[in-house]
Amino acid sequence: MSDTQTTILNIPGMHCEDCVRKITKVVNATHGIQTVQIDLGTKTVQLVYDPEELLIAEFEAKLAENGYPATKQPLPRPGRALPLH
Ligand SMILES: [Cu+2]
Repeated sequence: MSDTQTTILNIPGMHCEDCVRKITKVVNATHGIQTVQIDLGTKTVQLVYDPEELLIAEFEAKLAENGYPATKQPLPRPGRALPLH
């Protein structure tokens, strides 16, 4: 088993339960995602996925196609400086 990766995506267009359902559908149709946490309150989707099976850019493109453009949220990692921009 290969290492998994965690990514948090901000999805500003997610505003109701219906959006959550649509995003869940996209997740279910995407290969390589192991767990997903969709949070309507913070408009974020936290994904744990296998980077060998899923290119996160492809998932982002799928979301955008379905009307939910997403941006990646930088994950703070101990001992590593985060670029500020
Ligand atoms: Cu909605």
